[in-house]
Amino acid sequence: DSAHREMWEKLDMDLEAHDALLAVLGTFYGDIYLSQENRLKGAEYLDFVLSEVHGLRIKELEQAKAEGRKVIGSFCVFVPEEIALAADAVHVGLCAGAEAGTELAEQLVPRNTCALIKSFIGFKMAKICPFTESSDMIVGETTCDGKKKAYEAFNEIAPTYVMEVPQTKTAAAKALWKTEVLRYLAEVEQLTGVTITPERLKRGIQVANDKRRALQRLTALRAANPAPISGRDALLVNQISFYDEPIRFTTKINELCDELESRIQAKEGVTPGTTPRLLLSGCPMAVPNWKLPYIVEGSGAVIVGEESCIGTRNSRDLVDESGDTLDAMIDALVDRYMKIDCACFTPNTERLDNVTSLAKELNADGVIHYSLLFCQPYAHETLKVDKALQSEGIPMLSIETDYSMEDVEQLKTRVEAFVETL
Ligand code: BJ8
Repeated sequence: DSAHREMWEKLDMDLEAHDALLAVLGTFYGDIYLSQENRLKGAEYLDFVLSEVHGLRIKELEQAKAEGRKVIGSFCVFVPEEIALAADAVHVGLCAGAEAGTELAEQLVPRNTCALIKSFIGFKMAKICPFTESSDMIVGETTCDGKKKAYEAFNEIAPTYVMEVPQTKTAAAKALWKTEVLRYLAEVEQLTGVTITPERLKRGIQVANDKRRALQRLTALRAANPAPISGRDALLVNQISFYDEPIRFTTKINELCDELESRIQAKEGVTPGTTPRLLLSGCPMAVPNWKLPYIVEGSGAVIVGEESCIGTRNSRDLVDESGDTLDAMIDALVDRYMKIDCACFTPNTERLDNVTSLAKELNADGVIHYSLLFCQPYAHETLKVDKALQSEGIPMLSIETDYSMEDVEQLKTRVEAFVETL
């Protein structure tokens, strides 16, 4: 509507390019989401949030800003949301899952950069992401080489604060991470003008943990057969968790889980109980990257979990809530974040254990490993994950792709062939 357009204009967005993006997104959403059968009633919330992701949610951010609150954008689950929440700031995920602005992005980063990086840079350069434009602070991190060098380039067009994420899990690495968390806390205090007291941080930890607990509940319910929710909808829940107001999100997802519980009791599902069940594992699928889930669920299988940062890697571990002093809480944060089994770490054997145990817990018949083209860390781990799964007798298919639609037919053929063997 016109109020939204005014808001986008004020954010200095390119309205024409943005209209084109919304049109594509709308068609996509209709084909991939609204066409599903046996959908949950709680999915209305997902449809609503997604349809208003650039509208009402941005309006809420504008309102928060009018009240003097700040908006912090980030690209990685290493940036602690608890600290933003403790300072009354809004924390939003900015990593992007659409092929838009790619040509512009290639003026700043090499062509052989993964689609996720090109997408967030392209979104900024093409002025089509209202979250990026609303951010008072953008936080990057030294994870993969692609990202850390991209932030150097990105900093030229949008000032970017970078957290140094260590590459190993040694005691020295943990000590480095603690200094980085403290440095970030001071930066957020300066940005917001809020002093982070123990009470404030405690509350921030609780809100973030509650969100994770709701997501954990959803994960656990997906072990049921027949699958009570489609992988597409569950992925959307995880994607929305990076954008929506956290307390509302938690309430809505718990309601959705109540509905799932009654479905499970009634032995109802989105597909028959004989449907092959697959776990996705690998790179994050940022909104609106629904390409592979759509292909998989169009091939007669159902996705029962996502071992990725837009999935269990983001919700699996909670922050210990027992500490009362600021230092104890910071230590608890550091401990929790150091458990993240991102492929950027070396070695990263926890991930192999986590993938196999998740596949078993969710009663998956197989795993699809997904890496984005040009993503070194996940491409390397494809081989290790395959070996670990093989030793447990769990079949795996490796898919390497990007955001383009050119390989859809080819991927369909491969996924269908894999599903037939299960
Ligand atoms: S904690 S997975 S969100 S870094 S796909 S940009 S790795 S070349 S996204 Fe990630 Fe944090 Fe790790 Fe999670 Fe690089 Fe690979 Fe691209 Fe990637």
